[in-house]
Amino acid sequence: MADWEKRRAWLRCLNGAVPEELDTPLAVAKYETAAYFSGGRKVEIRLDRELGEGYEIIETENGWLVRGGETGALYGAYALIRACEAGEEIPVGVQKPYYGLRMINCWDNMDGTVERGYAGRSMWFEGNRFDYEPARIRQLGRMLGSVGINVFCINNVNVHQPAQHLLDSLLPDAAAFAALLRPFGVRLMLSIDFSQPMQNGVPTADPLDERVQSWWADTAKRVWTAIPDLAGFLVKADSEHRPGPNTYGRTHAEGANMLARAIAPYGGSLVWRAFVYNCMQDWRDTVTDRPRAAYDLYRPLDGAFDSNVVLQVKYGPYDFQVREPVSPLFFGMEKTPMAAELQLAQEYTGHQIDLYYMGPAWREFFDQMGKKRVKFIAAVSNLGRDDCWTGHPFAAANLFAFGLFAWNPDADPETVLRQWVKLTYALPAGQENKLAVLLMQSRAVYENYTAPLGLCWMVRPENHYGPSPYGYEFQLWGTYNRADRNAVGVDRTANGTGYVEQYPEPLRSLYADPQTCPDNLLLFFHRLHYGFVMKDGRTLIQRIYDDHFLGCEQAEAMAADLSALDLPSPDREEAARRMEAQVQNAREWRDVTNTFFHRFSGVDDAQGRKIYD
Ligand code: GCW
Repeated sequence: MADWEKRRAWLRCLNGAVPEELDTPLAVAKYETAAYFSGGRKVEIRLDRELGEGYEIIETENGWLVRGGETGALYGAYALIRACEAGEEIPVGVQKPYYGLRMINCWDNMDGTVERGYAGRSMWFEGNRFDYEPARIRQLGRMLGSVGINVFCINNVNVHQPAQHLLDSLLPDAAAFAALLRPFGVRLMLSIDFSQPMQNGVPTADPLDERVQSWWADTAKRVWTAIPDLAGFLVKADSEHRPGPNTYGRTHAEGANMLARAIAPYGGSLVWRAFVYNCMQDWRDTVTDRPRAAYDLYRPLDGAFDSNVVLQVKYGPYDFQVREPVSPLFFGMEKTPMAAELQLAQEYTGHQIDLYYMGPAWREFFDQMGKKRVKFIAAVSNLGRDDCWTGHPFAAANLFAFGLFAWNPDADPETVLRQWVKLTYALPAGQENKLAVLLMQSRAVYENYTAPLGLCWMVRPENHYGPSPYGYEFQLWGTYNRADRNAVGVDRTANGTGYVEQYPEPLRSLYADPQTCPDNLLLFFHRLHYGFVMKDGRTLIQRIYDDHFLGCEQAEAMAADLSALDLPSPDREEAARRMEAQVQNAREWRDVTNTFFHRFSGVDDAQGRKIYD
């Protein structure tokens, strides 16, 4: 048995490997239920195409009947097994996924590196070619399918050579890869480079040029012939030095529609990322405000996109910071199909060293955004070649939870987490509870010791781990806290950059007034004096100190809780090692941040705790 086979993420109860000859979701559904319920209750799987991706579980005399479309039956089978294994109520009745595309975006490069990857090298690329164990990719497909994920984009949105060749010489390899995921209801997606025609003899990538249009039409035909169920193309254009339509004076609607038309005959979706901003800003410029960028660019284009274009919007207006308000674009694009982009890779949230269960953050996100505002949902992958799949064994909880939230955005983060704990570890009840409590609080703890109160970009610019309060201050990326001896934060009200005006009521007024703005977003929206009195009566500076001291104490307490858990090896040792690093990180954040603000403000801690000079 390979080492990765022993590290089953949440698949502990699914024994053995799914036999290779099973190549349809229906066949897999029959296999999984027969294997799981062997000797006990009987499960009948019945195809009912009308249900599509939905299913119905019906209790029968000696077991259950699962009715569903081809993939729906598979999802029903997995939902039944999950509930049985976790000892939960069986989800009888018809269940359908809320979002049609439930996507994982991998930032894997063909040289084997993973951009912002914290689980080792790529699981399928190495040495500028595909390089993987087919059995492992099938197991990956099984993991994804078991929580309802149905689209997997395998290459980085920053398309580096030779990833361009996924559309030509490497296409047969991509098709072979797609075939490994297909039995689990997972379709491939590819990231493409907007300037790709120019690497193939076309002198321009101008979307209005006929040669470009016909190059893409031919390419789409070739690609969909090789992979007929390809879900679509994912594009990062005019962002962070990537090519795009702006080079030719064309709009993003013109750029996206050209590609969308090329792939429309095959039913593909053209997923166009809205992560576009000026990454060459001068810090002296206090007028340009990066969070405004996407809304300013796309709002005027609402209604101009073809129907198979999907605008993929990061959940917040900046970039996956530990706390951001929901992106105002979700309220501003009534006529454009949108996808929300979440990030499982813990780029700014602890590199899969520090614990950070995302369920509570997503609960807040869906509640603020209103789940109906997007049609699809995507998340940046946290996977890699490490034996345990996700670097930290507990980081698998985020992938698991993403699948369940994408299926049902009303999901309760704690219920989802408890299911993951039960499916992953066979712990005594008390310990199961301890682990769930530990993970449920992990996000709040991380926020306390890193960047509470809506402070953003306090992180080391070189790798996005560890504190550097002024590290981003004089950079080109539009990321400034503008801390001085009197105050910190950016005024984003109508008196400042006006960003808050992009929100509809009641959010606009809520955020605009520091008296009503939630504490955890206060410094995102406002520039405040250190003596500003918060809702709980403490001053701003005291809250900054208190939150950092508290977060660090909480991290230390988490370490003690973790050591009391009888986790199986090697998860136990791995989690302990990472926890030790987390506690070090928390101390570093506490001391660096507190010293930084103490030096500026000259205000002592009211409780006389140690702040270094
Ligand atoms: O935050 C930035 C990351 C980049 C990433 C980019 C994006 C893939 O630091 O590594 O590039 O976001 O989302 O496009």
